[in-house]
Amino acid sequence: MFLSRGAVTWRAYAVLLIPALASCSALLDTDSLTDHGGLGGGSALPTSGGNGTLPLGGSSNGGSASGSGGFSALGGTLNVAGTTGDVAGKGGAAIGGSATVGGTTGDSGSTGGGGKAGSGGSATAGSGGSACQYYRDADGDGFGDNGQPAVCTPTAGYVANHTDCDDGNALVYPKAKEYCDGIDNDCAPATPDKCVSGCRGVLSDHSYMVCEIQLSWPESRAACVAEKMDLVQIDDAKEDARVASLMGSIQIVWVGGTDAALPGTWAWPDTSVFYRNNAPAAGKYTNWYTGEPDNLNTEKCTEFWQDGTWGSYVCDNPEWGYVCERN
Ligand SMILES: [Ca+2]
Ligand SMILES: [Ca+2]
Ligand SMILES: [Ca+2]
Repeated sequence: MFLSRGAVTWRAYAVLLIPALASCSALLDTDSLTDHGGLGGGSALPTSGGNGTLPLGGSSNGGSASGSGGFSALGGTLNVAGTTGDVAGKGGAAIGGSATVGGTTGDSGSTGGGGKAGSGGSATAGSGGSACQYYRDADGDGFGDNGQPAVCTPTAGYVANHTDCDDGNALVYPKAKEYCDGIDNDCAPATPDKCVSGCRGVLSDHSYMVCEIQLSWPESRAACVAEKMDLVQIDDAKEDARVASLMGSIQIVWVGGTDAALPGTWAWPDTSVFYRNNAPAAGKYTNWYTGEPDNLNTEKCTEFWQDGTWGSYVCDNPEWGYVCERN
């Protein structure tokens, strides 16, 4: 159990309490009950300092200094709050009662360490402290957001840690795999990217990887997928210019368009069609070079030139490089 050592007061009341505790013996380590406790029906016995308070059927306000360790309320109300001290009160649990656990600002410590509601109880943060230990995990990666209010009981979408450094990106959390994507995946800013030779990660609105490696279109796409990306989909003139800028001096790169599934109908990797019947699909951006796509039967993949224009080319031939993105 979590009750701290000390026995003076406990011994004084032991004779009265043993029957009451008998049914709780599985929960309590009776050898380690505290010397600071409110005992008995309805009375509040403020204590100062000390570690651990056990009210039974009553209430107690504990710890005016550096209380730490366990507190338990059985059928009663427990308020544990450290005030000025190096370390505010921390810990606490309520069984069948309610607990207020928290500390106020201390000389150096500023918070109670939190407490957990026990069976039938509830816990409330004290001033400056937090008794609630479940944090919003908006991106579902198992790491919670310290910037969001915690809740006190296990709740779907909440986790018992608050160490996510970006709760809007499920590929970012402590010790995550580091991708070549221009963002710090593992919450260690000194090492924001891990790229193979010839590639670099870029964050420009969203993540891109630019590689000067000569691969076929399928090989290029597989290299993108390995970084949780896909070959770039060019949505508008702004992105066309961005890709042209990113490729720099690379002569020609693969981008994501292909009509391999249906000759003459060009689609991006997400299968959205951008060109069919020799014309752009409704609302879709294209920037084919004059006369392109010029060979619908054997050139089924989209290459991208330094001036931002597109051509069709044989998918299994290598280009000079490729550009991936992750939206
Ligand atoms: Ca998260
Ligand atoms: Ca995250
Ligand atoms: Ca990265």
